[in-house]
Amino acid sequence: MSNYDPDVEESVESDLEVDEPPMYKVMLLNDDYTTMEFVVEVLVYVFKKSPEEATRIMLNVHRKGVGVCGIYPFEVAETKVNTVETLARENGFPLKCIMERE
Ligand code: TYC
Repeated sequence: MSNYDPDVEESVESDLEVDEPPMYKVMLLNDDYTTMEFVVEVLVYVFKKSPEEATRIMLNVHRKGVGVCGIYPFEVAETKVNTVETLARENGFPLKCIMERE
């Protein structure tokens, strides 16, 4: 006997389509004490930016107060936030890094 029930609406999704994971923006906040050089190093090392792109993002954060470094699934975003804050504290800087659901 078939399990088909015409009253039960099934979600129609092609075989290739799957739900996208929720994504999180990782952002740096400006402050008056962290050096520009350190922020650029973080953007290159943690966010894999080129030195040119890292400098552009850093200056944008410096001028605007906040800036997006990248958009990642939850656990990747969380790891990057923790890595940035650990590196900052180890180097004596108050640099803040936050994440926000897209
Ligand atoms: N405002 C800092 C300075 O003038 C540089 C800076 C840029 C700090 C970006 C944090 O997320 C930041 N030294």
